[in-house]
Amino acid sequence: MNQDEYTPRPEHHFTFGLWTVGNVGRDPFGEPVRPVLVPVRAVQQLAQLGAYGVNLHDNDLVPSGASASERDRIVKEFTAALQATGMKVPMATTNLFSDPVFRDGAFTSNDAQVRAYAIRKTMAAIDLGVELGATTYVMWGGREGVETNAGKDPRAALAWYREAVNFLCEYVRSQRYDLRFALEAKPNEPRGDIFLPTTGHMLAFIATLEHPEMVGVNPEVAHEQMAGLDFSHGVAQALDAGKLFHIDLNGQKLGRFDQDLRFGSDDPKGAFFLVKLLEDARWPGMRHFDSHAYRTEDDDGVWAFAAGNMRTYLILKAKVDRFNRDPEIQQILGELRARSGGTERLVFSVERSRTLQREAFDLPALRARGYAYERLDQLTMELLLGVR
Ligand SMILES: [Mn+2]
Repeated sequence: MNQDEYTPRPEHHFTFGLWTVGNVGRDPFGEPVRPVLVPVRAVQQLAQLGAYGVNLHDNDLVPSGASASERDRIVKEFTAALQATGMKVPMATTNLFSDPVFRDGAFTSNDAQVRAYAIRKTMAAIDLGVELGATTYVMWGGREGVETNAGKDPRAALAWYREAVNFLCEYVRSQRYDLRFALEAKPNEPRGDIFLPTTGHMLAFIATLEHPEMVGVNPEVAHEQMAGLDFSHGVAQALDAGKLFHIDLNGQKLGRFDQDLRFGSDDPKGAFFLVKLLEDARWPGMRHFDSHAYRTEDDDGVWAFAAGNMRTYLILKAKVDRFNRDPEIQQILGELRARSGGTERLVFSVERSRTLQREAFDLPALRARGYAYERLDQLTMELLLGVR
């Protein structure tokens, strides 16, 4: 691919999970279609494509059941590849879903032994992540849910969930690690229903923790869209709360299984408004992709997929610049701003409540006046479709 303004560079802070480019194309109906990708090769290829770093689950790097010496050898080789390429590991996470032991959940399993084992496994994974330089720790509770409510009291499950996060916060504090947690919501799959199904649920849960300042969210495009929600609204709420610690970028068709499509490939307009939100807010976090190549793809297809995620982000970012400089679009937005009262705030005082009670509203005029969103949206569409 030729070098142009959409060519990714490390300073763009694009990261990929090892599990994303390493996805072998297994699905519930079919066997893997691609060979296992060695983590060192993922690092080398992504560095060549202009990524900033890779993120990992403990078992993406160290197979479960590896001996201590095997672990050390694997970590040493991986660290050497990071050093040779300048790639970073900003985020780490734990696989608390593949092992059959987690069939009823990890932190919320009905079995106390499983819950304790899940916390122990996470402590070890935190140690590994910190050793590799991670400062963000994602918790995606894929098995934390139910198929039937008959066997589990959801209030007990939430209490166990809280107990686990509190325990792990204290562990991080006791080790004096520079690490924050980011909770990732998903409404369903692989469980019939997963607890804390949206970013909004997660934000409310965080407020009940012992160290809420250590815990934020990791919203994922596909997960919120599976719940039928506007992704950028959830991200905006996280930004507003100072809780956007990480983000998972991908694509998803509404009403489907979890597709993890290449970023922007399904809903470019939704992706545009997400990029606009992040860029206008000057959000400093990693632009992380939690997506994978179509099952149809071979090795070449995987790297075309990886490059495509980053390229689409940069194209949308350039479109945001155009949107913010477009005279006609800005004129409409300027009129809306003037109408919205600028920085004027309605702050209660007895005096203000009295003047509000006496204020004359021209309701017929307010009822009659439109907002010009049709013109504004069409201009946005023309910009996105490349004729503007
Ligand atoms: Mn994810």
